[in-house]
Amino acid sequence: MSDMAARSRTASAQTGDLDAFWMPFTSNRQFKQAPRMFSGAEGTRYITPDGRRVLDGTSGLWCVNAGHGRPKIVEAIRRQAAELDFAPTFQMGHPKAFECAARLIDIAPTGFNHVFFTNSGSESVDTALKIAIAYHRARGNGTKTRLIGRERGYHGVNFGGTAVGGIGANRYMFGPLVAGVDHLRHTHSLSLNSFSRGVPLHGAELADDLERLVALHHASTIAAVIVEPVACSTGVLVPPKGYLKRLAQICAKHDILLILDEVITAFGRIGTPFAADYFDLSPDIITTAKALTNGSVPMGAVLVSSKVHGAFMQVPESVIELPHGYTYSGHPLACAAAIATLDTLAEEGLLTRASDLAHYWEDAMHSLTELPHVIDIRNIGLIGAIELEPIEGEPGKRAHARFVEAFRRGVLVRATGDTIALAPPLIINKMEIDELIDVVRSALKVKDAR
Ligand code: PXG
Repeated sequence: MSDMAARSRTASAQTGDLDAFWMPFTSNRQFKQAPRMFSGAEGTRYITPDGRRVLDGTSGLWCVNAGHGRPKIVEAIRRQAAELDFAPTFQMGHPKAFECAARLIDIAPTGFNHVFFTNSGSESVDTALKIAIAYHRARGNGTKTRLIGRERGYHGVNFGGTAVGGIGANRYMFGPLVAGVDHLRHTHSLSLNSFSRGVPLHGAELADDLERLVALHHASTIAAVIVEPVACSTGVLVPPKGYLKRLAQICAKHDILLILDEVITAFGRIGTPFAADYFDLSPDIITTAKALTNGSVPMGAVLVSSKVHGAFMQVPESVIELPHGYTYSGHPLACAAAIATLDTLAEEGLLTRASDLAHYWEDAMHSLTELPHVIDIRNIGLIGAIELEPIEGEPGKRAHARFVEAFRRGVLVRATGDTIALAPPLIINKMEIDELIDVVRSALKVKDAR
């Protein structure tokens, strides 16, 4: 680096130049004109550089389920960094990775006995999709390679996850993505289900859309269906009553694996350890990440049923059964953080606390029904969404303005399209729920700028 470049870099760091960081999923130029920053966090609150305390209505990005700065997790990471910073998991091991996998299996739905570690939800999804295709091949069904996602689904941003994802704006810039992918219809219906409390009543028959795709492509070409139990990123679409069960039945009928993408719903978000428990499902693969380490260290985990895992164990013992994995699969810091997170969730009853609060939360959310431009309210467990009527010709602008206003008033919400999504830490109490909803109410009353 030249002297001048070095000098200018030091100077820009000192003056707080924001230019170098190309921020993810952000309108960078707009943000950098009026940045919003956090510099600390504790419990249910963030702290801004100027000392304001902001109630976290979104658990960071749906990941800090146990609340911020939990001492046991902090200490576990600190200790692990000093004791064993890194160890390979390719043809080598370290005890915490095995302990962490076993701890996950302890709380996983019945039939799940194996864990493949990744570093994010996107990696969990692409890992699951590869396992699904390889599973059929291992059983001699090499033509079963197609992957079925769902319109409005979000499965991260790697190529596989983008391809099975169903949010147009996330797809169209990236070319043909992955071949052999199709999508089920989404389940959102304002005309049939608006202002439903919990699961909406209408739409179970939308699961039959899988039969349409089977008729089109033939079951012998389809490896797996991947869906989020609750489609959160697209604005919180709660599945219609009976829909997921019906989808699972159709998958089983055609020997199509069902991958439940629980990157958001796992670890207590809707009141049970996994959404598979809530909806009484037996999927073949479950993807997780986010709250697995309480958001503290990047980590994902793919839970694999004995049925799927067993199919890979037929090759000679010297053969690598699955040629897949990441340098940081089962990273010691992530494993230490995950074990401490699982301890904290268990000790404080957080894997089921959302079910205790769900009714209070539901009433609080639906108290916003009459506010200006509100066209739907949705909720399940400790998740809520307020859909706003878009400003004509300017989609997303209204919800973004409410998000900025709520932040100004001391609450973090998430705007996605014209929906405001909420998912507070599972440690939130009723007084804080009232505070959160009151601030959202006042932000929703603000008039749109011309
Ligand atoms: N699957 C699902 C269901 C997700 O929600 C991913 C996969 C990808 O995870 P990673 O760790 O690669 O980001 C996600 C991520 C939002 C929001 O505001 C949602 C996610 C990420 C960032 C923002 O809705 N979900």
